[in-house]
Amino acid sequence: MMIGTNNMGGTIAAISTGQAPGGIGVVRISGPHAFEIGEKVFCPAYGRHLRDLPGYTAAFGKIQRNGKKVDDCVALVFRGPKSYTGEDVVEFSCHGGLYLTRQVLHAVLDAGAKLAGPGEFTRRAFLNGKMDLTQSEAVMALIGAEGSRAASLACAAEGGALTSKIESLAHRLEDLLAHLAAWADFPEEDVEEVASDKVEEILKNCDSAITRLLAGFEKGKLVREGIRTVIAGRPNVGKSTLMNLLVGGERSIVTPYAGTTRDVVEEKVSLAGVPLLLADTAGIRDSSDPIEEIGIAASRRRLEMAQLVLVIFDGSQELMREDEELMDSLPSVPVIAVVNKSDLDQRIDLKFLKRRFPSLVLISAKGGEGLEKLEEALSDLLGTAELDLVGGELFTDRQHSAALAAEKALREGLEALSLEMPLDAVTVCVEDALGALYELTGQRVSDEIVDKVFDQFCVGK
Ligand SMILES: Nc1nc2c(ncn2[C@@H]2O[C@H](COP(=O)(O)OP(=O)(O)OP(=O)(O)O)[C@@H](O)[C@H]2O)c(=O)[nH]1
Ligand SMILES: [Mg+2]
Repeated sequence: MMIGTNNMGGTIAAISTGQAPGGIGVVRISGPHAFEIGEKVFCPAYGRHLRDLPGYTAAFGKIQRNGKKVDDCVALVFRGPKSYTGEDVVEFSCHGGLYLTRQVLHAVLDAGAKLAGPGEFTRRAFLNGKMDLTQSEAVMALIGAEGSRAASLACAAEGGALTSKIESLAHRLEDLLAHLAAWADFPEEDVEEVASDKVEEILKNCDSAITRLLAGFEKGKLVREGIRTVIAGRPNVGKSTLMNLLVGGERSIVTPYAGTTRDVVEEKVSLAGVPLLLADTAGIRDSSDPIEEIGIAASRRRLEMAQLVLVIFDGSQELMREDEELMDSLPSVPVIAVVNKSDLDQRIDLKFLKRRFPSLVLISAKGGEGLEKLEEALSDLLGTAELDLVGGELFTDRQHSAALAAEKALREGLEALSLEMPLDAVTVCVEDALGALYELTGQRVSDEIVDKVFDQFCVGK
């Protein structure tokens, strides 16, 4: 469906770069009157009018508003349908000042463009068939990615990997439906009878593919949203040294004195491509110092909120009562035991710790040795190493609930088969599953869902 309307309002504009001073600021115009509007404000340095430029070419000039120069500008021209939105597009790249880009935008709006709503460029790309709904969502995920794994997942989805996975499932169900329909309509003719074990096999295959996708969603959530991670341990084991190693700078104070860290020190880091919201905490022990006690209480509260704990031990010393008390009070979330100070002579009972913690690494936080082992342990423990970074995974709640609906329908189909219900009942379930998959890719989706998706976008994208 093309959006092109005959008034200028069908042409939208917005600042497409971030709302902060930068080297370049881009104002984008899209719609049937993009060139006309662009020419009202763009004055070419060498007389090349935008309307005469072939797609994918640039012209240098200046932007004018009310007869006055606003800024120098490089205008880029894209001719529909070979553009991001599928429509005629002009992009003005100016100096990236906040005031300047707003002036350029106002000039374009004065010339007849309408201010774009959130995600309106991408919405047009979707409506013009340039991308499906999962690819549109991937654009936002790509912009919001905070670590390499989240970026890889979004990149794969933007390239259509998730769509292909869903489409291949949908094709299997479409074939099955066609066969079921032919057999139901012409049972007496030469249509091969649908063997229920064959139907069962197809439904089971599709069901397990969807179950794998749903599991990938949960793991992907960790890499997209980050994990609240607490570094805990008794005093002086090297928690703050590890924090600084992971941050790559002096974030926490490190001293040889036990009880150095008093407050919770937070920092976002990326480890094994996974964003962690790290909290370095006060060493946990019985203390009579009222200030340290407050810090220790804060450590305990943090531990209760953690999604992942790095519990640190000092490998150069035997396990102490405080270590054991801490082990007994750990929350039931994934835990990695980090035995620190591997550069010193080791006295710790490693065998005991290994029995207690299936995930255990030896490091020297001071020297940086063992960091890769910690990364491996993190990927293994969270299962993020198994994410299909190339083949595509589900990555929004909307996609997840559509996949869940498809899984439910397939399971109902399998149940109908096992109860030896008529194949009509199975057909209804397969149709439901297929409908859920079409909704996932946006092939058949309500306006409400489309609105919801694009409302989450930023203006200018
Ligand atoms: N040899 C060696 N010393 C280390 C290592 N990691 C930390 N240390 C030393 O251990 C001492 C304590 O380090 P911190 O990082 O302050 O320990 P902490 O666990 O944060 O201590 P609190 O804040 O008091 O709970 C410092 O003197 C560090 O230099 C290591 O890998 N090897
Ligand atoms: Mg500390």
